[in-house]
Amino acid sequence: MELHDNAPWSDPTSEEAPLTSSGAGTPQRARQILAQNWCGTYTKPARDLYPHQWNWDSGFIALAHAHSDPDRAWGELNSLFRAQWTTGLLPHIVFNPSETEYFPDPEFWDVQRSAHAPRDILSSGITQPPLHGVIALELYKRLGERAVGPLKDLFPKLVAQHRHLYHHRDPEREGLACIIHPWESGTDNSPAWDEPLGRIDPALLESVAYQRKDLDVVAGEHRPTKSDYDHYVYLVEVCKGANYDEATVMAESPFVIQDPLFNSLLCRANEDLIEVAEILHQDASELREWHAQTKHAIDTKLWSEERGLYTYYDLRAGKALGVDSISGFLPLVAGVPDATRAARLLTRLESPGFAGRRTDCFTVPSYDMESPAFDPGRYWRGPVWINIDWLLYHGLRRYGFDERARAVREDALALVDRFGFHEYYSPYRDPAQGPIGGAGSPDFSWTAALYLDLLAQEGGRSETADTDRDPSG
Ligand code: 2M8
Repeated sequence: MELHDNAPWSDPTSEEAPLTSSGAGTPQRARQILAQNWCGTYTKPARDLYPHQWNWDSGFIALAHAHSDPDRAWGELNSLFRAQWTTGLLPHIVFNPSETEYFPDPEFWDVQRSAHAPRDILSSGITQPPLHGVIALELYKRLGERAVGPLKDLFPKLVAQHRHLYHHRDPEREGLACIIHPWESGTDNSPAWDEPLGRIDPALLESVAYQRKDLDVVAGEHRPTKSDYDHYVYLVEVCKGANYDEATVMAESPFVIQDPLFNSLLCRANEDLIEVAEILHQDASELREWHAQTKHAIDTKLWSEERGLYTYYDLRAGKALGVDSISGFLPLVAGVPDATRAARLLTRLESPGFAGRRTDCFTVPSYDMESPAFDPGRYWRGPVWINIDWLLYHGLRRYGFDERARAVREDALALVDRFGFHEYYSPYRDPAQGPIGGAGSPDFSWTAALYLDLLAQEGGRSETADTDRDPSG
């Protein structure tokens, strides 16, 4: 395994220069970060690296605002849904016209090629994991009757978001939405994409000129490679070439995948929206059909008996992808597996590849540590992500795997306590194993938001050296 000796990790005990001086995590610091990254209508995921509004980030971030400022929680979601396309597509980025330091920018996306894109708001032309229905119900649980008014406004937009996925992203009407770009998965640089992206003729990649901006603010060792970006940019060109007509893209693109994380969040969001519909006295029949179909389809088509976890289906190649990634455990969140399969998932999660019983690692690495593709520091190829830990915590609790859930929560909190609010973290505890610490952007919004939310679970944290810790956020 390659060691990133020159990478500017943020371990305060390291001899390397720290990436950031953000210091140890505290609730007060989390709230400061969320306040600093708020820009009037939405919260930037990270001030320099991600200055626009991102789709699933806003869902996670809204949870933290619910603790302290409910109007801001609804504002965050409303700002995102203002950019919803007439098809119901919820774009993965809503651009802030005054921010120019991100690539690809609105000009590159050129979504006005589609008659369905909003005319007055700048957005990308693809989506991200549909967790907003889950967040809507969570906001109701936290705010009670105060949530009913805003929920009434949001509910039809959430249903339209799902309808888009069932009508425009499910070519065989199987109940499984497909993604057409790695950026839609949320786990953008996962080794799961190596095989499908590897089938693209390299000659096609050379035709697109572009200039990355992420490497101006974050170490290249922790970001996707040039080759990865060539593929990402090429797939945007495929969408543009089809004028964002999704049927054409699904018929022609080399990248059409049914992803277990994306579909598990869709499934869970259906389940939660059924509850929201009942609260609002709305018709839930369409949601019930979607929910039953997707739950069954994940459990039949995406389960890998051989691997003991859920996997991806590559519609272009007509086969499952033989990879073990963290996304394969997310069906726990949606209550998809029965007790037998859930127990197998737990066994896999506790195997050395996912570090479940290893005391020398923080859980949960985003990719199988025993795979040659594992990288402890590169964006979605191995590091621990706090949003994934948050989702897994809830998935494990759902099945009564409380001991494991508590361990995942404690590790997530410990990473932040020790290294600050990073975008992601090496799973290693000991520098002898490889780099330790946080990477990517410092002062990362969903890390701050979910740290506050995890602190508030389990009746707050029992032992703590930090007197500032106040789970109410
Ligand atoms: C990362 O993705 C963006 C592209 O969407 C990027 O690398 O430029 C991913 O981690 C994604 O899941 C996340 O939503 C986004 C903003 O935090 O950053």
